[in-house]
Amino acid sequence: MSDRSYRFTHAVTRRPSASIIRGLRAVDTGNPDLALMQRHHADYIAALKAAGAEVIELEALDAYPDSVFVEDTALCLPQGAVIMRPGAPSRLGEAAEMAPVLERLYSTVRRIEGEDSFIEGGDILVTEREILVGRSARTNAEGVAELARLVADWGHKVRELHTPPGVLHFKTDCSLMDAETVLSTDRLAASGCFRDYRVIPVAAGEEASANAIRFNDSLLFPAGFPRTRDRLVDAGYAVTEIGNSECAKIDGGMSCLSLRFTPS
Ligand code: CIR
Repeated sequence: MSDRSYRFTHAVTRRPSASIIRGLRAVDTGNPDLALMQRHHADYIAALKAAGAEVIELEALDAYPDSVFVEDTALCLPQGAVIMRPGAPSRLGEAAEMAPVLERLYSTVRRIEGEDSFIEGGDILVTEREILVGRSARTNAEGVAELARLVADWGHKVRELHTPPGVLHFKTDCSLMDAETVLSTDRLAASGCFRDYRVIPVAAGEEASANAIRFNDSLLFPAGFPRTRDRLVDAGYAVTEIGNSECAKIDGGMSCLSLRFTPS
């Protein structure tokens, strides 16, 4: 079994800014506490380093309240990076901030450029054999089609899917565990999109734990979801729990907080 979909050397993160209290959210359950979020963020970076990552820590960007969620700005593949066009108007400028960072690390950086194309990294799940992209309120058919064109000569096949209604991103509801295995909510798996994979279902009532990340031999997983954690531990994964209470208030999770890749 190949491991190139979760074996990486580098990660990029961005410090949360004080403007995080204006972060986008579907339901208002109160503002994130910046000091606590900073502690969780430091734990997250420490866990990535412990997993073997060289972490590039970018400075906070006050002008972009959601900019801590760097995953949405780019797709990092073994052959090169693709700069996204976020569908949230307040986040569009974050992609341009990420481009020079990736240009320093990769020899090839491409861009989603179509005026009608919108796509965010949170809607993209890269597995060993394909790239799954969920259309959502942030990602449209034009964005998916443009991505498919941009990565075709790198040998990647894009499969277009639908993020469940009311769910922010495709990966809000699923994560890659290894070459053959995904962690998924029942509501997403019920669509049949993981028919060719082994699925570990998140426990009922713990849907918010579906967003985790596999980085080398570690699995970074949000704290507070014991039944799903136990399923993952029983399945043999090395789980590290990280507090996510503050990011969760603005619909963010483990994957959103980093780009993970091996530069080429
Ligand atoms: C947003 O609504 O864009 C942010 N508040 C949360 C983004 C989470 N990103 C992700 O799932 N990749």
